[in-house]
Amino acid sequence: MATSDATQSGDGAPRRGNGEGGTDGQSPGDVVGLKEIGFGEVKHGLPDKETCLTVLQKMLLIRRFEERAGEMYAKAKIGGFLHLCIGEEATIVGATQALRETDYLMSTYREHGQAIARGTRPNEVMAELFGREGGCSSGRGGSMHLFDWDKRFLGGYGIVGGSLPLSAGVALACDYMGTEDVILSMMGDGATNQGTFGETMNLAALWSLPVVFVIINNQFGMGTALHRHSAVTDLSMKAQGFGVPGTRCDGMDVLDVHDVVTKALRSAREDRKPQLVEAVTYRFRGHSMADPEEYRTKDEVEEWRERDPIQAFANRLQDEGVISKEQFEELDEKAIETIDEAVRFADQSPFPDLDSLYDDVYVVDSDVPAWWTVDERSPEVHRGEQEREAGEIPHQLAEAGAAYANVGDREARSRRQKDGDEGDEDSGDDAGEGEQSGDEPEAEGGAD
Ligand SMILES: Cc1ncc(C[n+]2csc(CCOP(=O)(O)OP(=O)(O)O)c2C)c(N)n1
Ligand SMILES: [Mg+2]
Repeated sequence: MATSDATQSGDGAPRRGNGEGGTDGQSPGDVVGLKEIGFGEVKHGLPDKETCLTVLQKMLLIRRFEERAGEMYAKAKIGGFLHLCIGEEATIVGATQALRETDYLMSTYREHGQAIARGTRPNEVMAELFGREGGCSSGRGGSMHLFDWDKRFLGGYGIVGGSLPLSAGVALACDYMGTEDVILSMMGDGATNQGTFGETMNLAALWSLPVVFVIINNQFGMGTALHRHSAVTDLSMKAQGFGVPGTRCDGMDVLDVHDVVTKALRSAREDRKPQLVEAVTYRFRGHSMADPEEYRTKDEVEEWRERDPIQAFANRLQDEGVISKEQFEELDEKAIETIDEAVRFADQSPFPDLDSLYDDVYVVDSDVPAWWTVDERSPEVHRGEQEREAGEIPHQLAEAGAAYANVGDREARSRRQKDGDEGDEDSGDDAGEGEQSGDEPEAEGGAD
């Protein structure tokens, strides 16, 4: 789209705000191009009743799960970072409902909803958030690294754009093995600025890979509004130059997302033409739990909340006589009970045994000290654990884990000394390798 005004970005999106917080986002009426895709309009007939109920139940389950996860984080039951997808449920459910059971799914760190939509039990998702053995990644992944092979959900990735080349690899494997499987690869709007985006699109098109990319455009990359981080704000256009066509859909309308992703999957599966789908939605809550949200106004959030995807779908089901108000409330009550049970399950599940510390840790050979992959800080409890006042058990685990790691450290050191390789040691004492690494997690509100 041509731009006629120097204050407009490449595709006509107005640049607003002074970057000092408050009014940097956009209300639905200000987002360029939404009228053209019929944003907020009824565009599709309802599917059969059973499908309607499944879709509504899944969205409710995700909403209630996320709300409880937020509460559990505030109670320090959950450590690390926590990114909620409240507001994005229609995008998640609409897209994943279009998958076959044998298809694959990959997502970002904001992926609790994807796991639940794909069929991982909320019990196992909540237990993973709690870091417990009963979690879907056995308590080793936490919120950002959910994984469920049986459901072909391949994670949960903390590196923005990091999952894109991997999903192309999965698509290549599907192709190589001669299957009809497709991978749905989900990313945020911010990820489209990563180098991996262009690299992956190029190879996907060049090698005719069976992959559909879905951009969950929730209007922000952390606290940076879309029009401040991307010159092109119609993200469906962003891969065209690489040979991957794109379609924009209403991410607040579960049926629209489903329709567009279904067509994209067909094209990727049958014609070997990879596709990009941009779902326009909004993140109702902060980027992560410690986000003070100074970059947008309450009014703006309220305007988007009026387009709540669950409420919109539930209203329509009631208007068209599919369910009554009472039935909707019953479904919601059931979702709350399921999540109550998930919290109980997570609470009762034990922490992984310390002896299992090295289980599933990938070590190339004996020269690589395994503990590096576990903890390279110091025997003391670290800033993150202390700040969160996580209670007695996590503290004991953290202390024991760090002490245990130091044993590994000492062994590695004596091995190196034996090999006459002392060049690495810049500090003679036992805690010498306890310096902070570049990988040390920031406290909430920091880099993530
Ligand atoms: C390579 C990399 N750079 C920076 C970060 C820090 N970071 C974490 S989330 C995020 C924003 C990503 O925004 P978006 O892709 O829109 O996803 P959303 O959080 O909105 O779901 C950034 C910059 C990171 N995790 N990885
Ligand atoms: Mg985003």
